[in-house]
Amino acid sequence: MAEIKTKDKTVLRSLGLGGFFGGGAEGMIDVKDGKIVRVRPMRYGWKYNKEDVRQWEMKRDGKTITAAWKSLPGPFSLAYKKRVYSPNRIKYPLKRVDWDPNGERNPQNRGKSKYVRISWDEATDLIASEIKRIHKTYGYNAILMQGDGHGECKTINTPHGHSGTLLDNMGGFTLQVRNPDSWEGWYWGAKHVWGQGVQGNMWPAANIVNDTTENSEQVLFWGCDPETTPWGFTGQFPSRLCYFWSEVGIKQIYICPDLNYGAAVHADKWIPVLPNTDAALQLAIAYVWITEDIYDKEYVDTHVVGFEPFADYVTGKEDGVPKTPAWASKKCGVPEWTIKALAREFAAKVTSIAHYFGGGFIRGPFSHENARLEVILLGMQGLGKPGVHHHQLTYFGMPRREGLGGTFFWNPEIEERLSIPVMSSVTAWQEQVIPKTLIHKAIESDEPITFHGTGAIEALAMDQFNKYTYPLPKDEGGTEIHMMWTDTPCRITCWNGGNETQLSLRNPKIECIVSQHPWLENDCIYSDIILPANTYMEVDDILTNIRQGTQQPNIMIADKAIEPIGESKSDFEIVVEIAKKLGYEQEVTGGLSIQDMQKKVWEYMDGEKLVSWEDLQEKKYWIYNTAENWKDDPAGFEKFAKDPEKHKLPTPSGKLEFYSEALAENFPDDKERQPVPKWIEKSAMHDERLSSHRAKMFPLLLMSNHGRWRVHSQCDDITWTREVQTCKIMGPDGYKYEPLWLHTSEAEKRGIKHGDIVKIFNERGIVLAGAYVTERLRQGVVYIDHGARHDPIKTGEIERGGAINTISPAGITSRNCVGQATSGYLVQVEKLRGEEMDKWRREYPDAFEREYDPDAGLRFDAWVIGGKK
Ligand SMILES: Nc1nc2c(c(=O)[nH]1)N[C@H]1C(S)=C(S)[C@@H](COP(=O)(O)OP(=O)(O)OC[C@H]3O[C@@H](n4cnc5c(=O)[nH]c(N)nc54)[C@H](O)[C@@H]3O)O[C@H]1N2
Ligand SMILES: Nc1nc2c(c(=O)[nH]1)N[C@H]1C(S)=C(S)[C@@H](COP(=O)(O)OP(=O)(O)OC[C@H]3O[C@@H](n4cnc5c(=O)[nH]c(N)nc54)[C@H](O)[C@@H]3O)O[C@H]1N2
Ligand SMILES: [Mo]
Repeated sequence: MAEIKTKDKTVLRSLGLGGFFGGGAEGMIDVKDGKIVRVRPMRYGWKYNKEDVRQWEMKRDGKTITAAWKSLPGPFSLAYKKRVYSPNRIKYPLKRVDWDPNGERNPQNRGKSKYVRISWDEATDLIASEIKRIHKTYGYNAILMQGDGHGECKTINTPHGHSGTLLDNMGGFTLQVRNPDSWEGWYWGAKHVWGQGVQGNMWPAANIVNDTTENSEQVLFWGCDPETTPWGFTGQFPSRLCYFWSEVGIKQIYICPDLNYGAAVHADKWIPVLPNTDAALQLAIAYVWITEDIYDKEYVDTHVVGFEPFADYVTGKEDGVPKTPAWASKKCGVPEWTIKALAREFAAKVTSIAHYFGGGFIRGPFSHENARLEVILLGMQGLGKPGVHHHQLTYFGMPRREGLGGTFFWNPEIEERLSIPVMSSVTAWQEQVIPKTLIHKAIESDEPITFHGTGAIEALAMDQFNKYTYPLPKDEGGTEIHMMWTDTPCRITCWNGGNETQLSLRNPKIECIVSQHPWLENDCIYSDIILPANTYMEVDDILTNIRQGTQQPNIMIADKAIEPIGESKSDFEIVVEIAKKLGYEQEVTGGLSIQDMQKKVWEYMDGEKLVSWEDLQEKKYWIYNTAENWKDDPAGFEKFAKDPEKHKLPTPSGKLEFYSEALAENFPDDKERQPVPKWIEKSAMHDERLSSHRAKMFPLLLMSNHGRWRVHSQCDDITWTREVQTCKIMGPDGYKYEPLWLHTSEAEKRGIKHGDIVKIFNERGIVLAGAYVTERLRQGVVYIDHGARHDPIKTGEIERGGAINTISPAGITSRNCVGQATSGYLVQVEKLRGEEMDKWRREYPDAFEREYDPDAGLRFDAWVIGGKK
């Protein structure tokens, strides 16, 4: 019988969607007849024996957990072939039909007009001549380079750097600085209590996973869903860890507005709190501890500065308001007796707190207060003593690997050596900068804007005290931006003030917008020129799968799986094509081939000490050994806990600062972030509490988590996951809506039934969704994930695709903190009346006539003249 051939070849990939580094979610891609037929988890034993790779073990009560010998990717990773072949792929270069660089540019039609097909030659000519014209007319800084964000794991063909390299070589550009979006609160808050940290997180964090496994009696999952968000970066190892913790008797308490997926399977107790009211709950815990004398006084005496002013605020000595459980209960919705029980349990048991990054707890208005209060609570219970840690669940704190930096996902000692342009948008600093959260304001404002701190990942805490201005003064090369070039066009769906963002993209000051992207979606439809980028399946690359939390960190050669779809090119090749037209090819490529660059990355990883280049080429991957002496690394703040005089923290005083002298000095008038963390009811920037007069019109607090079935805006088009009800809800009109969770009683009050089309709204606009009626969420709250793709009915006002950030606050974390505040704000929800939809159909016929496919959602055809062929 003839052998049935199921594949022609198998190639390796890293399937997480965090961008840059991967790990944990590796996959094997089977290809047959030039098509991807299967994406499966990676067997690490493909070319190695398990005994040949040194493994770690963590033990408790005679039970053991160790890393799996198979990767554990999330479902969207395993369904990625649907994304590669999505009907929304951009097949060829496009130009907006009514954008004429030599005549009318019609910026007012961005987001409305369709596109025509052009050739690569025409597209690159157009872009090259626009760059030259802008440089000549306004100067280098008139081009905004937007290259940052998550995405596919690629190293050489990655976006986020190459356009910056080109423009940098031509003189410079205005840099869009990413804010530490995953960690706002930690960065703008916690940093001031415990010092540096990479992004304000606990640092050092070595070995805390093992130490909690051995020593903690309970873990508070405070704004954490280990069954969802680890999928996006590192796969499902945290799920295994949580099951193990249950098995060995570590109690798990979930504090979150929804009974999230982790809570549903791991929680010993669920404490449903109202979104972004955690500060009240935390203050009441401190109140119970102080009044009942159940905190670690000796530790506080020796490790803390500023306990007194903090205690004065908690007990009400400062402002006459004791932060009692009764006081807190009204704000956070947790009953008084639960708050007291939680406080007493926390004090009585050896307790760690776990987040992945922190959810709405660190991504709402004033999130620095929650983060600072958490560090203070841990400080009052002996932070750094056995079993008392702050976790970013396995993201930091896993056993050290030999030849790897140990506590972070790259090797800081040899970072300097990587000279290919990977990540250069993060590292190529420019004179004129705009934080990503302020782009819309920067465009719309006719006056210069100022801000404190850029939020840059690598910036020191002290950057927060620097004042910046956009545009810079003229004599320093300052100019407003007139052209935007993006390789991550999803600010509307993922960032603050989505509706304002849409309108700002129509500002006539912006003469040209270029996007390079694999799929025609989100901000792409506001561009003048769109270039088709390809996916990681279509390129040769090298991957460094070394994120913490990765089960078997490795280096991997990723051979091309399939030929590029349509006329697409990699993000790197795109920039090279444009560079050629400008005479800068050599500067961008450094004269290196892709193979040369692969080797350079391996050298950067100190590869020669690990595996020979030939061996890596042959086997295609290499797995790091666990360091033999990994258990010798002190766990987290252990050294500081043992001897705070000898092992100082990088705060000005060297201790945990419950009162920050630095904040007092630099921002004496800041009422939103005072030297001692407080409960902030409202401010000029944010008025989003249930106590607000606005709550009479908008009585619900909206929480937006990270999508279970996608990573931000990525993967919203996967036909398989879109069949799941928690992913999309089929409306009676045949459109698949983003689900909005609301409590049975809230639905009843509004005459809403499961599956109805609802409108979520506030003064900032309207978003349509499908009602998901459930009791897995407390009353007074509605929940919808961010990142559903933008499908405007009316630009800047009415959204059908479910992109909830269109109505999120446009402001920043607080006055002096340029983070995003995109969860925990006021809305109302109503059933959408048929007459209203009919009226929109009449008023905005284009929006309803666009090509649409419920299985995959938005389509490329919808925006291209003649695209349906
Ligand atoms: N409401 C609300 N909003 C939030 C959050 C929240 O909790 N609630 N969380 C915030 C957080 S933590 C983050 S990190 C941000 C994420 O925000 P982003 O990082 O901006 O979001 P992503 O959707 O991951 O991706 C960026 C874009 O890059 C594209 N892309 C992916 N791979 C490639 C590629 O290889 N080439 C090109 N050219 N493009 C590619 C994607 O399709 C997408 O359009 O969202 C934030 N927004
Ligand atoms: N599947 C998937 N994985 C991802 C991502 C993704 O988009 N999808 N994104 C990746 C990125 S960039 C990041 S930063 C991380 C984010 O990881 P996280 O920050 O952990 O993710 P979130 O879903 O925002 O929040 C986690 C949980 O916090 C709870 N929560 C929300 N608001 C509040 C609140 O106000 N108070 C309290 N106490 N709890 C609250 C909710 O129960 C929610 O499930 O995930 C990464 N992994
Ligand atoms: Mo993030």
